[in-house]
Amino acid sequence: MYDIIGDIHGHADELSELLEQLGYERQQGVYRHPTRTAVFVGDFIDRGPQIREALSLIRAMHSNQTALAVMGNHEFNALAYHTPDPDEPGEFLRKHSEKNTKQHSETLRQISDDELLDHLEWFRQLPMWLDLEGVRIVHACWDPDSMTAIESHLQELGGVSAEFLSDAIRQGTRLFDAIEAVLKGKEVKLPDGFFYHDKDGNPRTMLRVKWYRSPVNETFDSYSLSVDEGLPPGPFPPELTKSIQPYPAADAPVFFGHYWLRSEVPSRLAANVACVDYSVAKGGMLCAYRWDGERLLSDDKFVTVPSNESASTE
Ligand SMILES: [Mn+2]
Repeated sequence: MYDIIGDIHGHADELSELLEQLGYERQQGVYRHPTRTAVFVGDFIDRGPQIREALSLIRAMHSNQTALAVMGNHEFNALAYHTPDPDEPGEFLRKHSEKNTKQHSETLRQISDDELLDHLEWFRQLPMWLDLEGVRIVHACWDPDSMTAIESHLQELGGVSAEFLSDAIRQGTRLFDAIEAVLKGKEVKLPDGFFYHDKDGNPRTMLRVKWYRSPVNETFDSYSLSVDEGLPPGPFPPELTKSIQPYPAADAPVFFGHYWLRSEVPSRLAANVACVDYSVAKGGMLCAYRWDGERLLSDDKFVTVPSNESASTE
C-alpha cells in the first residue's frame, strides 16, 4: 500500500523525520519499508534550505523502487526555465524574469549546473499523474480531458521534449491549458477590479478553486481553495466554471499537493479527495496520508511533521 507525501520544496530533514514516523528505515542510504511504497506528489525543489539533500533522498528511493513520484509545477517550470526558446535566440521557454528567477533562486543557488542537468533529465521522465490500483495521484488536479490532451502530445512529441515544452508554454494552445489544469489546478478569473496577493506578494486576478466539487450554490469565498480574503461577495457565477467537471464520488480516491493549505490538523476535502500539501516551506507542516486501500478516506490517517522553518520567514 501507499504513503502519499506532499510537496517537499527542499525540506529534507522534515522528510526524513516523516519517513521514519511512517516506519521507513534507511538502509545503504535508501529509505525503505518492508510492505509499503511512498508516493511523492511533486514540487521537490525551490524555496527550502536542503534541495540537494531532498533530491538525493527522493531519487535514491525512486531508483530503488521504494517510492513513486509525479511531476510538480516547479519541476515543469525548471525544465522550461532551462530550455532555450527556439524562436528567440538568447531567451528561454520560461522567461528569466525577476519573478520567475526569484521563484527558482534557491535551486539555482544550492545546486551546481552539472547537478541540475542531471536532475532535469530525471524530472523529464516523471509521469504527470499515476492511476494506480484503487488510487490516483496528481500534483494539482485530476482532469480527464486535460490528461487526454497531454497523453496525445507526449506520444506525438516524444515525451517532455523541447518541442513539448515549447508548445506547453504558449498561451492559447490546448496543451498549455491542459498543463495548467493538471499541474497548477483549475483557476477562474475574478470580476474586474478584484485581486488578491499570493504567498509571494504578487497581485493575482486568477482564483484557485475547489475543482473537485460542483460550483452550484457556492460563493467565491466557499469555492476558493487558497484565498479567503478580498473576494467578491455574492454567489459564484456558474459561467466561470465551464471547464470544471467535479470529481465523481464513485471514482477511486485522488490525492494531490500544490495548494499550500494551512490548518492545525489535516482533513480530507471530500470522501474520496485529499490534499497533502500543508505548507512545509511556509512554516506549516510536511504531510502524508497512509493509504491502505480504502475507498473512503479517513482524517485519522494523515501523518505530519512540523516545519523547521518559522512561519514568518519570507
Ligand atoms: Mn505546486
